[in-house]
Amino acid sequence: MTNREIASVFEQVADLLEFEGANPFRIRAYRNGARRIAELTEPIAAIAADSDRDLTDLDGIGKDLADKIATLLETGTLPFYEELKARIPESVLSMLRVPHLGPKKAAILYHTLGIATLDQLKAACEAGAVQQLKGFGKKTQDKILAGIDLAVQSEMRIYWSQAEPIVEELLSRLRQEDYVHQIEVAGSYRRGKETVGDLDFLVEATDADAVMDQFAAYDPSAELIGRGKTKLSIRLACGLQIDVRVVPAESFGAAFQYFTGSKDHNIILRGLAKERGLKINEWGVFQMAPDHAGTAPDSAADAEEPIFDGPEIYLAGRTEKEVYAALDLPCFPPELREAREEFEWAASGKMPQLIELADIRGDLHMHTTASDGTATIEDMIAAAQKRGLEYIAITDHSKRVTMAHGLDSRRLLKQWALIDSINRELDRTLTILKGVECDILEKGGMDLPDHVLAKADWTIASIHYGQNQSRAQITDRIVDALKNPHVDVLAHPTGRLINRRDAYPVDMEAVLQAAAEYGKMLELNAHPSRLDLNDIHCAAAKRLGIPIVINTDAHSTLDLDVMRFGVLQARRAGLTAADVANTRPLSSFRSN
Ligand code: DGT
Ligand code: CA
Ligand code: CA
Ligand code: ZN
Repeated sequence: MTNREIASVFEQVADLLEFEGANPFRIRAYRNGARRIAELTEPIAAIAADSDRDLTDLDGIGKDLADKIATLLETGTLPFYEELKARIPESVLSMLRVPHLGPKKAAILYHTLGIATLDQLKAACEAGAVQQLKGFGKKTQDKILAGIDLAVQSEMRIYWSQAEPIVEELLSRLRQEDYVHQIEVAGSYRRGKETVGDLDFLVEATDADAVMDQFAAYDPSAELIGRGKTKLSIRLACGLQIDVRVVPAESFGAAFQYFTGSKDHNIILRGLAKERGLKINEWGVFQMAPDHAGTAPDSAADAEEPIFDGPEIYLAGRTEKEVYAALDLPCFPPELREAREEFEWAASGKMPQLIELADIRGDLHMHTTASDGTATIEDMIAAAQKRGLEYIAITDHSKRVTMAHGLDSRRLLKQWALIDSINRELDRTLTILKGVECDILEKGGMDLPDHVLAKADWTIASIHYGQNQSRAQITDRIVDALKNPHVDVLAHPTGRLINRRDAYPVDMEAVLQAAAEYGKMLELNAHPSRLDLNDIHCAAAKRLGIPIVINTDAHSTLDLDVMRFGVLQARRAGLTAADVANTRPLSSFRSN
C-alpha cells in the first residue's frame, strides 16, 4: 500500500471513532499519524522493510500505529478498521463524505433526527430541520445541502490516479498467466478522464473461467455483481466496480475499440460505417448483405457469443488499428475519443501529435518548508535532478496565506539570495528559478509589492481567499492580476477540488481573453484533485494562443511525480508539446 492509502485508512478510522464519540486523544493519535505518513518523503514500506529502522522512530507513530501500519503493508487490510465499519450502517458512512459535515455533526443528526442516508439528510435540510439543531444554524445547513451533491458524485467516481495502482496490479497479475494472450483496460480509464466510474477490462484467453477466477480473487471481500460464461462484474471493497469481458482473438480489437468509447465517439463511428454499408460493433466490422443494409441491430452488447454467421461478412476486428483502418480512419489516441474535434482532424489530416511526459523539461510550481511544503529547497532540487528536469521554479506562498506560513518580502528576498548562490554552485544540468506563488488579495491587488515581484524570475498569481465572492468580483480580481506586468501565470484558475469543492464562480471566457491580451500563461495543475484548467478550457486556451504550463504544485518530493496526470489531461485537450511552455528549453522559455 502507498503512504497515501495508509494515511487515508487512518483518517477514516479517526472519522469513525469520532462518529462513535471515542476518546479525543485516541482520535487525535490517528489523525496525527495520518498526517505524518502523508507528509513522508519516502515510501513507508521502505522504512518498514529496513531492519535498521523502526516505524516508531517517526514522531506521531507509537507502537499501536506501527503495528497497524505493518498489518496494512502485509495484508492490505486492517481488521480494526473493518470492525469499525461493520458497526456503522453503510449509508451513514456516506454521510461522512459530505463536505462541512464532520463525523461529530453526522452523529448528532443520526442520534437526534434519526438521519441515516444522504436522501434523508437532503430532505431534512430542505425542510429546515437541520438548522434548528444546536450548533448548526442556517449557514451550516446550506453548506451541508450544497455538499450532498458532491458526496453523491464522489461515491460514484474515483480519481484516475486512485484507479492506476489497481489497474497496474491486475494487468501485471493476469499477464503472468499463460492462458492469457492479451489483456487491456478500456473505458474512461484508457481515455484518461480525471475520474473514472468503473474499470473495463478485456481479455483474450484460452480459459475464460480461470480469468474470471483471478479477477474474483483479487479482493477477497469484493461483491460479485454478476458472472456469465465470458463476463464478470465485481465491486471491490473500496466501492469500485470492475467489468471483465473475455473475447475471441478475431474480436479483441473491435471490443477494445468499442469499450474504450466514448459512447459519443462510437455513435459517430457507427454512422460513418453505415454510410459505407458497413456495420461496426464489439465483435468486428462487417460488410452488410445488400438486402439487410440498415436493418441489422447496431450492437449485440448483451450477447455473449459473436455473431459471425449472419448475412454479414467479417472484415476486421483483431486489432484496433485494423478496425479503424476498415473505415479509412487513423487509430485515434484514446484521450481524443470524445466526439469533439477528432473526426474533423482525421478528415483534414491534422491529428495533433499529443504531448508526452518525456517532453516536459521544467516544473514551475512547487513549495518548500519555507511555506507549507514538507521538503527543504535542497531536497526539492535533488528530487528534481533525479527526475531529469532541466529547470524548476521554487514558488512558496506569499504572506497572505498565513496558514501556510507564507513569505513576506524580507523572507522571500532572502530565499532568492539563497537560490542565487545555489545556482552558482549547481552543475549546469538544472537551473532554479526564483519564483513565488503570490496571492491575489480579497480586495484585489497582489499580496507583494511590485518592486519585489520585479526581482522574481517567475511570478504565479493565485486565489486562495475570498472564494465566496460574486462571479464578477472574482473575475475582476483575476483579470486585474493578469494586467500586472510582473505576473507570468495564473495558477489553478478555477479553484476546484474534484469531488470535494466546486469551482468558484468565474467568467473563464473573460479570464482567457485577459490572458491572451496581456500575454500571460495559464497553469494546468497536475495534482489529481485539481487538474484545472480542465480539458475544455485548455483547448480554448490553445485556440487563443495562450501557452499552458503544466505544474505539479508539489508540496513534497514525491508530489513531483504527479506531472503525468497533468500531461494526460493536456492530451485530452489535444495539446502538443509546442502548446505547453515548460516543454521548451530554458533559454527559449525565458525569452518568451
Ligand atoms: P465511466 O465508467 O462512467 O467512467 O465511463 P466509461 O466511458 O468507461 O463508460 P462505461 O464503463 O459505461 O462503458 C465503457 C465503454 O463502453 C463506453 O465508453 C462506450 C461503450 N459503451 C457502453 N455502453 C454503450 C452504449 O450503450 N452504446 C455505445 N455506443 N457504446 C457503449
Ligand atoms: Ca468504465
Ligand atoms: Ca463499465
Ligand atoms: Zn501552490
